[in-house]
Amino acid sequence: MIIQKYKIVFAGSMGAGKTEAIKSLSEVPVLATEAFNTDDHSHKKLNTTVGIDYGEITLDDGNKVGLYGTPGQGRFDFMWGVICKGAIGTILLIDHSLKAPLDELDYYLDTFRQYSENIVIGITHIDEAMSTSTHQYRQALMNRNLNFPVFFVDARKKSDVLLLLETLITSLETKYL
Ligand SMILES: Nc1nc2c(ncn2[C@@H]2O[C@H](COP(=O)(O)OP(=O)(O)OP(=O)(O)O)[C@@H](O)[C@H]2O)c(=O)[nH]1
Ligand SMILES: [Mg+2]
Repeated sequence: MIIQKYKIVFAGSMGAGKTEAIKSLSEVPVLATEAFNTDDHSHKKLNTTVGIDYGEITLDDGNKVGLYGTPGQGRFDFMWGVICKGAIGTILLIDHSLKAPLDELDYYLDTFRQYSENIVIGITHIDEAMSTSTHQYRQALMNRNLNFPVFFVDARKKSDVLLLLETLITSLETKYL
């Protein structure tokens, strides 16, 4: 059992890159609970998370962060609250290449704001949907009077995911310290 200062949850739409983001960051082998994806209507990907993903990273200041990944599929929504228990915040990943990414953002925001208001949003798969506007996300948040940080990232890139993590921790520090 490790002594960790922070617990952070990766949430968001199926295939957005939650498991991949944890793999990009973790300094220990990631415990990924993936199974063959039978829901190819929602997403064509081969595997999908059916339990909890877990990884760890030590920050420059020596603080250890436990990285917890949720399953994206709505049929596992009963697990989300359990995974979020005790977390300091949530990194919400939304797949830009989906048909209705704004609806996905709304759905996951509404759900995960119940567990923590400390949220940073990462829009992924930009490279796969270059023709679709990226302005829509900030506009949608502004329309709802929400002020969560939004970044356009690739979950396969460690530096991108680290930016999300550091923003989450920094925003927590500015709120509470
Ligand atoms: N092209 C592209 N691929 C990405 C990006 N981010 C993640 N991926 C890929 O998308 C695929 C799905 O990523 P996962 O990490 O399995 O997605 P997930 O959010 O864990 O999905 P569930 O567990 O099913 O909810 C993987 O092959 C990733 O490498 C991105 O920004 N661009
Ligand atoms: Mg996953």
